[in-house]
Amino acid sequence: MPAASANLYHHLRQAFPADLETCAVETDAGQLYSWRDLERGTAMLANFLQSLELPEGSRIAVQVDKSVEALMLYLAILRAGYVFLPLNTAYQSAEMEYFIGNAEPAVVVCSTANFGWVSTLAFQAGTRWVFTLNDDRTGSLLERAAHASDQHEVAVKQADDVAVIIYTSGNARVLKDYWAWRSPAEGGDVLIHALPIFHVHGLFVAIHGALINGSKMIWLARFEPKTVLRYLPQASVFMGVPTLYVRLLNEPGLTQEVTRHMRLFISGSAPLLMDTFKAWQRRTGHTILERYGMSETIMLTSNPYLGERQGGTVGLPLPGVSLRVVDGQGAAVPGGEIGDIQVKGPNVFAGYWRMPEKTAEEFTLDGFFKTGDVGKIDAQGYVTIVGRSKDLIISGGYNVYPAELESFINDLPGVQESAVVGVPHPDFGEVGVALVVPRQGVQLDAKHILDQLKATLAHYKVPKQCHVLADLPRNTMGKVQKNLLRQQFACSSNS
Ligand code: MLC
Ligand code: AMP
Repeated sequence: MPAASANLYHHLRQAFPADLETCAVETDAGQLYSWRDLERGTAMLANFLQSLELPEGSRIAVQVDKSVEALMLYLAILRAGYVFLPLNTAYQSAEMEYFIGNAEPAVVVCSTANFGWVSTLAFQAGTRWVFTLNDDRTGSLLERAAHASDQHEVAVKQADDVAVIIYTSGNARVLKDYWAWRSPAEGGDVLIHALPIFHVHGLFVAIHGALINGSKMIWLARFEPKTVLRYLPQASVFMGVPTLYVRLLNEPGLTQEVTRHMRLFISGSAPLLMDTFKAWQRRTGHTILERYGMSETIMLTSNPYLGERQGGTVGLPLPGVSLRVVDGQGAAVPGGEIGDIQVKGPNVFAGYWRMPEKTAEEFTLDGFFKTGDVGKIDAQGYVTIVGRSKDLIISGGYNVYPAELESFINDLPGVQESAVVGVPHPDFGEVGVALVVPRQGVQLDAKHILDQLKATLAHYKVPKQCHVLADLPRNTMGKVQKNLLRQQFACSSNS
């Protein structure tokens, strides 16, 4: 590993345009932020955070609604050399308690609405500071930072220091070339940023992609198809999970004319159905470029910018990424055959936070990371993902772990056992269905089970349906046959 200064902010800052007064971010509420605003705002926040004299390597956990100030907070944490821990705004107290307890952040930033319960959890876990930050630019964090200097020396970090919990540095420069981002001198690109910023897609692929190219972002507080349509004529790049494309296709206003100015539509985080790919081509004349990545690895493969973008595939391994498909014994399978996808490259993360055993398990002896995805490589090198060996549902681009839900359901009174499976869904791509077996003589109410899940867990995780069954199908080894349940409940959930 190189030992030179590798502060991520430093790299992003180098790409800012020479004229700092030009617009860096325009919000859907009509606010304009210049590159100088970003530079000054992040300096003030970084100075304030450093004035807290946090120990080296301190984590700063952030659960706030999307705003430009939240973006600045992320950049300020990089600037100051601390570790950013972004948290989904849908998380409720049990989930937050786990993350705060596990990461032991020195600082927690939350919304004013959640301050009561979040601060209680945080102080109990030993966190020293809890600040608020709201999407209307209020809260204690900005009030305190307003007194800090707007001049700041970027903290010097080693290349392999942890920058963000969920990953280390990233492959933004590779993507800048691969997707042919246009430099400001070539007319520039403008990105519509419509994704949440607590996941790698919105945070790294989108934000880093724009910043490292000195490109303006149109910053949407939340995805709303009509707002995207309104901004398409002013933009050139859009990134979304497949659900965003499905919802845009439902808008009659999506036409060739409205997308005429666009250069590139990119999809990822979940499988893009061939129907969506083709419908998009027919309606707009644009071919969506699908890519494949993970939090642990950032981007792995991409369809080419200039070459053929093959629907149903995730394209070719990116420069610097080695990708192989192996059988159950770890031996490479012949081209075209299905197996487990393993990857290696400088973009792959260092390991799971404080989980050395899990980290060791997920890497092979020759240093490949086991993605948990199942796929194949064709003769031209295009990768197709056909499924997942990990028990994971990807719903609208969010990960839902059946094991977490099953363990919660199994603890409910009167429950003998349960299984949660993913089934196809026209909007979210895939959604969960819960199958629950009652203890003998107990009457279970399916709706009540879902209500109890909703009261505790982030709502996107809650299965869209629940059925009470007499028993679960098992194979001769006694293992629940989830594939049978998936088939049986596939049709009924498409409502
Ligand atoms: C919201 N809901 C979901 C859901 N999103 N249910 C299942 N799956 C989802 N993804 C539920 C809410 O809990 C709520 O339920 C109801 O839908 C309405 O909520 P909402 O907030 O109004 O939803 P909406 O704004 O429509 O959100 C849908 C969405 C959002 C598609 C815009 O889910 C989204 O932004 N997804 C993108 C996720 C993402 O960025 N993934 C990248 C991961 S990184 P109730 O019960 O309260 O009514 C990664 C690596 C890589 O995977 O390769 O990129
Ligand atoms: P996450 O853990 O949230 O980073 O999600 C990573 C997972 O998303 C990968 O392991 C894949 O299963 C899935 N994924 C990402 N991009 C694609 C894609 N283009 N097609 C299919 N699955 C994808």
